[in-house]
Amino acid sequence: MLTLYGSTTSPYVRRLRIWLANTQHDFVNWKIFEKQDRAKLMAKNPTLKVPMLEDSTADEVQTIFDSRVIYRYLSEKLKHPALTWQQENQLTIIDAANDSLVQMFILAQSGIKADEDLLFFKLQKERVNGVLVYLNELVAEGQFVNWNYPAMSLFSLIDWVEFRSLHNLKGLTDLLAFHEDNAQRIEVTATDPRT
Ligand SMILES: N[C@@H](CCC(=O)N[C@@H](CS)C(=O)NCC(=O)O)C(=O)O
Repeated sequence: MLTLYGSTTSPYVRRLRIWLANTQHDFVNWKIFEKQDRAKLMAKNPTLKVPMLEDSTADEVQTIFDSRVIYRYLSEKLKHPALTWQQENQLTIIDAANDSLVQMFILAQSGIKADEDLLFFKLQKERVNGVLVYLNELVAEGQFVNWNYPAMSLFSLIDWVEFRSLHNLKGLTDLLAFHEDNAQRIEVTATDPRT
């Protein structure tokens, strides 16, 4: 029995929910910044981050933290081919922007205004800008034509950026076209954080 724990808004969780659309699993939706769910998360997961996975059999529960490790664990279990090194790099690039945006989102929620004169914000902004331009080029080269896990991860990032209004994507025409091309997939609409 597979149980994925997460939130409906997390782009890291959503990529796995999209990927698992045709795999039997339970999804537990936690509001990880609210007291009760946070206590449940704390009891299971010291990283205090989602997603996490539990794979329960009659005599044991295997717990896995981190979307990348969850993907690797499930790929092995479900006998999917391993990611290529190119795909691993695609995920690393996507995650670099995603991590910076998560940190800046939490700072914004904490009432801290992004000030580009401060090193922290300068570094994140450079990374996010550079990554999005780079990903736009990879899409233009055709690297995200197949609807595979890296493409699902890219979609989840771009859709989250739009949902939270985190970055102006104007001019990144290939990324925007990629988003539009995939927005009506059933597993995408079924995991839309807005609904
Ligand atoms: N490397 C982790 C990142 C997960 C992550 O940053 N999740 C966010 C939600 S989008 C989170 O749980 N943040 C809570 C926090 O930073 O306190 C993964 O790939 O699973």
